[in-house]
Amino acid sequence: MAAIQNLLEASSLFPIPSGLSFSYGTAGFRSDASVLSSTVFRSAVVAALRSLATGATVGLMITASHNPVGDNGVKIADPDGGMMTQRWEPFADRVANAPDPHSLVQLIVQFAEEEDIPLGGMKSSEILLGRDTRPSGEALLEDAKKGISAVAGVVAVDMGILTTPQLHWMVRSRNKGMKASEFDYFSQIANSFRCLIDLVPKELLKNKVEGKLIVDGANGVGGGKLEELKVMLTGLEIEIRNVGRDGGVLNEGVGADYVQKEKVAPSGFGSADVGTRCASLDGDADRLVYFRVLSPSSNTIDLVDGDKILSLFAVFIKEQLSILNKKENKDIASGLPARLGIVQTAYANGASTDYLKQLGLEVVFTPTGVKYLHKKASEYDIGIYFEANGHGTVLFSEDFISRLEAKQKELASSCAGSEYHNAALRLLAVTQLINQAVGDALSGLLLVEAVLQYFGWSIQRWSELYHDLPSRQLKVKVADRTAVVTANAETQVVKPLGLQAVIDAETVKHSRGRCFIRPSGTEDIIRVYAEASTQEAADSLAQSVVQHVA
Ligand code: NG1
Ligand code: ZN
Repeated sequence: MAAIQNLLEASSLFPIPSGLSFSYGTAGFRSDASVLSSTVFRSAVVAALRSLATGATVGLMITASHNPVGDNGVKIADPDGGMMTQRWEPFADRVANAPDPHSLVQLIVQFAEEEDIPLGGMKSSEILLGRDTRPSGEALLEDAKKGISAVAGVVAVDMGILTTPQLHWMVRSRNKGMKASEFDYFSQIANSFRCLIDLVPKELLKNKVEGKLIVDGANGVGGGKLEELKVMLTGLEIEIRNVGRDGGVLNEGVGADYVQKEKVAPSGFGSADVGTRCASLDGDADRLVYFRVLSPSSNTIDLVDGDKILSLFAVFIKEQLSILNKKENKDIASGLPARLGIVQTAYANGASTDYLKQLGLEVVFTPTGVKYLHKKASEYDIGIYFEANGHGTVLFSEDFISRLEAKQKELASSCAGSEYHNAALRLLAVTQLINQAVGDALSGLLLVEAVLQYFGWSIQRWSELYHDLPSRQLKVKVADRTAVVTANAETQVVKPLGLQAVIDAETVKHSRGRCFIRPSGTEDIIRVYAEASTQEAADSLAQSVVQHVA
């Protein structure tokens, strides 16, 4: 069969590097860029099959996010714009590691049979390709194109250099039959931001949040994209630094991961910025954290992380829902019942969880990795999820959006301009602004800015919603990270036997102590997280557990 011959010939040009094994982790395949050619080619074949299997547009993004500039990676976006279904991950692993073209093709043919995928049929579908600014991206993108053209009936559409969330947004929009260009993306988020700013209650305008926002672009793709978006924005003054020109290296001493993990200001920020509202994106702009430089000499910052962004969004959305459901409102219209759920991981600061629960919100936990958080959040009418590192978003169910639209229309005719109507309009604007496919630093940033303006809050006021418990995160290099197996949303070690008891014994020595370890899904390490009532205690707890893991 011609289709099979085609695949065989194409894949023989992409031998796998010897002695390496690839695993589709929490963020797809990641490795040193120099060994990724065959993995990208083969991932593109998987993406093409996924597209044939679903009969829809699928995305393929080449990025290694916050990892060093010499790394790269590849991940697949499903037709709904989310991560590729977990059900296909073992297949992706087998494809990436198949030793030679014959076993690769055999694997594909068998899988296609099982999944009823029309290899070589007349069906046609497309893959949207995107990449970040890494120098290795261009060549890897060519490898991806070859992988796609090796599968009959599938075409590659190169969308160029994009943030990861832009690509996911485009896949989602395309499959919903909506406009899906980069201009459409920018227009949608700029317009909904404008809408939220116009809806700031007049009496609150006097509290106007003063001063500009300074953004660290991690020397990655996000800074340049924000420059493009900025010209479409009104009502917000932004200065962008670390855009990747002027010799700055991607993710080196800059970016959301560095700022969050090291708790220091990124390079390019200093004494002149003390007190100013600052934000940091990661290398592919799917993570966002805020910070305030405290001391010009030591670079110390007040970190406003993903947990606080989540809390800000939760407070805002909860307030809009309570306005809509006020008792007095029953005379005008019935309320708008909504199940609001908050999803966190074990890395969420304990103080954030306490705060959210005190607000009366339902808080649930999942293992680390967007795919778990996203899935859980989608079970609610409104699900808000964030990792402490700044990756997160707000999901609205289709059912809730249609009820909200109907409510908005009803209120527009009975009480246009009332607080009830405005609350409905605000929630609708949030559904347009926030990326429903994945966490998105650019749209997240605009929502943060709109909500700060709504409340009239400075970054300091926002940061004081609660006080973080001191914490410490460490990495331990190990020979085999799979030797550590966890349960209960990664809070308990089940293997090696006896290790959990040791962690427990160390933890009880510290007031408000909490500690867990887990194998990273993206690096060859075990991560150790500790939290306690003082920084010294958190450091010592983390250190003592490291001794037992190493
Ligand atoms: P791993 O390496 O599995 O810990 C890291 C982040 C995740 C997630 C992924 C994907 C931490 C502790 N872990 O995963 O939250 O963002 O990268 O990029 O930040
Ligand atoms: Zn990222």
